[in-house]
Amino acid sequence: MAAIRVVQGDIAKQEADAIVNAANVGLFGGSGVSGAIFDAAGYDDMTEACKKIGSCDYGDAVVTPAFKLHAKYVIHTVGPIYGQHNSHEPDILASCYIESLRRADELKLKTIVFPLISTGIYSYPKEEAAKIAIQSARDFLEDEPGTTLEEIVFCTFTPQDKKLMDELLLW
Ligand code: AR6
Repeated sequence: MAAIRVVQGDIAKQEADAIVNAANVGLFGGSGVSGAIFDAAGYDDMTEACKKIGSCDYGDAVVTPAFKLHAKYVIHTVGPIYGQHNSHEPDILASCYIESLRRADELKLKTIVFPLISTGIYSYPKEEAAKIAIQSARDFLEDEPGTTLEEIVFCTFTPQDKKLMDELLLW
């Protein structure tokens, strides 16, 4: 079964087959993860690729090239804005992880790196979001034993978030 591990740092500097972006519905470059990814990939190229796709629903995931990032693809997924989805936030957040993993599997990728989706500007409480991230990855691996994925990495921005994820992974 694929390994799940945690690293700390700037997600835009990670090496993986796919880097996941914490995107918005309009797929515009923003701040936080999406700002870092758009800037490191090449803002104009990434904006153009996203424009061609147009938009992405909450909980869904779409794919673009990764341009100058150390990756083949960027998988853009739109997390829930906490408090704005009639208590469906946990399902939408889980769907972000599952749909991103599906896109990676469809492309026969081996490695993928996720940020903690929705825990920045979209205000999802960290611990709750972290538990959903790990559980969703485990659910996917259990449901898809034949997946090409060998490694699912969570990239946290802060050492505190890494500690939280490392602790949750022990459960
Ligand atoms: N590398 C890794 N993690 C990061 C980085 C980075 N470079 N920068 C921030 N984080 P956010 P969201 C952490 O706000 O909450 C954007 O403008 C951060 O500490 O990037 O899903 C989009 O365009 C937090 O824990 O994503 C959307 O409009 C986590 O990554 C909106 O914000 C997610 O923070 C999406 O908000």
